[in-house]
Amino acid sequence: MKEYFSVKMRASLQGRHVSGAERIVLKEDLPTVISQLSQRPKEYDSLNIKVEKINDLNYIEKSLNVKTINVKDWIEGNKVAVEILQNQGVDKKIAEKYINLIHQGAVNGENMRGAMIVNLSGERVEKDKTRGIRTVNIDFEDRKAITELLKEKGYTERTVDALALATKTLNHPDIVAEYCISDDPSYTTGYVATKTTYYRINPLKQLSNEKGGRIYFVKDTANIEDIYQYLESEAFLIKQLGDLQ
Ligand code: PML
Repeated sequence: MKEYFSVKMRASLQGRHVSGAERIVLKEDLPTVISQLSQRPKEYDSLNIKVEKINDLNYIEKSLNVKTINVKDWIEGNKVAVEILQNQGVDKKIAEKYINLIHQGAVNGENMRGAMIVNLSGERVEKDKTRGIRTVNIDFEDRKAITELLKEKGYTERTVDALALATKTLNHPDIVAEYCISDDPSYTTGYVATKTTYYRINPLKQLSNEKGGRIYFVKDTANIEDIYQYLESEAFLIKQLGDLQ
C-alpha cells in the first residue's frame, strides 16, 4: 500500500517569515523532497521542516481552469477583480473595502498570517483576525509534470502552489470566491478564484508594496467550524490540471 507524507517547510529571518512551501509525497520520495525544500529559501536564520504521515487522503479530479488577464496597471486589475467577484454574488462595496484592507496590511498595517473570511453580508467571520485561516495539506498528484507544463506556458512555480491552494479552497461548498495578492514586493501578479476558474490578473498590486494576503468570500450560512476542519486538517491530492484558457 502507498504511504503518503505531508512535508511543510517554513523559513524565517530575524523573526520574519521569508519562505514557506508544502508537498504531499510518497515515503520513498521524502529524502529528495526534504532536500529540495530546504534549498528553496535564499536567506534565513531559522528553517523548519515538518513531516507527518497522512492517514486519510482524498482526491480532487481536476484543478480550476486557468485564465490570464493582462491589464494596464494594478488599479485596472482590481476593477477587473471586483467585477469577477460581483459575478459571484459579492457586493461591490464589500469587495472594495476588504481588498483595500489587504493592500494596506490587514492587521494595523501588517499582513495577516492566513486568509480573512468575509461573508456575503460583509462580516469578517474568521476565528482569529490576526492569524486568519490557512489552506494546507494540498498538492498535485504529479507535481513534476504539472509544473513543467505550466512553466512551458510561461507560468511560475508560484502559480503551481497558488492554483493547488485555490483549488482546495474553492472545492468547499460554502466558499464562493477568493482574492489573493502576494506579500512579495516584487511579485505583482495576483488572482481571483471562482468555482470554475483561477483568474490570474497581471498586475493586481503595486510594485514594491510589501502588503499581501487572501480573502475567502463565503455564504452567509457557511459553517465556519467545518471550513476550518476542511481547509486546515483534511488532505487532498489533485489528479489533473484544468483547462488553460
Ligand atoms: C500567479 O502567478 O499565478 C499568482 C500567484 C500568487 C501567489 C501568492 C503568494 O504566493 O503569496
